[in-house]
Amino acid sequence: MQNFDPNAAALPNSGVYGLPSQFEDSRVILMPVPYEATTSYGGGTANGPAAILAASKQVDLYDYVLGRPYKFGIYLLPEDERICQHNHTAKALAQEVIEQGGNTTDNSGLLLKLNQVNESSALVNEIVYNQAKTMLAQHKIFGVIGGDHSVSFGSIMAHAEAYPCLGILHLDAHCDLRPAYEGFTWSHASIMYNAINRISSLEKIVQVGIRDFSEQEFTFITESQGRIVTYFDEALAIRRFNGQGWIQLCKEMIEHLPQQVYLSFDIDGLDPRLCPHTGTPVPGGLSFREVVALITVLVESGRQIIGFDLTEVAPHPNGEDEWDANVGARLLYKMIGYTLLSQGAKA
Ligand SMILES: [Mn+2]
Repeated sequence: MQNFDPNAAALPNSGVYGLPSQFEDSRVILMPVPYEATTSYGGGTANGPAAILAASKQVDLYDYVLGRPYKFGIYLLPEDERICQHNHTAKALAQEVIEQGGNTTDNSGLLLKLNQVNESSALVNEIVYNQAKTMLAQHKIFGVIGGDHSVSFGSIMAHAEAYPCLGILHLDAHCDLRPAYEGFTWSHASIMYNAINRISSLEKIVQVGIRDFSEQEFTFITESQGRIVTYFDEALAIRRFNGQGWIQLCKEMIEHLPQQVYLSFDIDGLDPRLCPHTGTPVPGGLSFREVVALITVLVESGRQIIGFDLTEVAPHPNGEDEWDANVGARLLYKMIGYTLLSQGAKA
């Protein structure tokens, strides 16, 4: 970092955000997980990490509030060839299952394919889990870049093991509380269902921006005995239209969370104008500033962000514009900066 000029344009062979950081001198390690086997609607999130890497080089490193987060070193791991392979094979198999709406009754061939997809997803979870565990053991801050939202599981699991009373701040248009959506155990639409059911130490999930969900998911929240607290987009909008301030609402949301928080961010929690090519866009949603304010309130409360993921960023299919990745890269930089700040690291 010694001869690095943060005010200059990124050099061609520079790393994420145009930085010269290497693994050893980086506090923040990002893992790309280009996996989207169970994507049921629009695809393309497997190209998310590469697009975010490209867009990150346009992000100015000095931040009005956060100062110089880059000084702590940010390193993006290379894509794991095994994950790319799983994505390739499982995506093709999953397509047929999705076409049949996940109905494998009286169709043993289809059931076999479904099982293979589930197996691939489980193996990807294991790869992410092992990577996260190794990074946490080395006292790195670990973040995942999806891929679809299913890729977060291994990371959440590793963080929950390291921090026994963990809460998740989950920003999303969807609850992701479907049990095995379309038959896929590890569906992007089941990530929070799997987290809450399989990680018993997980204390709380606070969901914000939710505006697309099934009645079954709604009931699941109601019956979660307060383990899942959901701030529906519509309810938040009505409260704001009635004059309540956003910061006041943020403070109320954050109050539900324990001291240590994992931030799980599905980009479609934002207004779809900020992520037009994401797999399942839904009108409404959060503005960039609202999200940053929410994370600010979280950190100002003295809570610690101990890990994060950013998923479902999908670039334009023909590469005609880089808007989705541009927003994603800037959001990611904020997430990195606030995570560092919450751990007392500011430069
Ligand atoms: Mn999601």
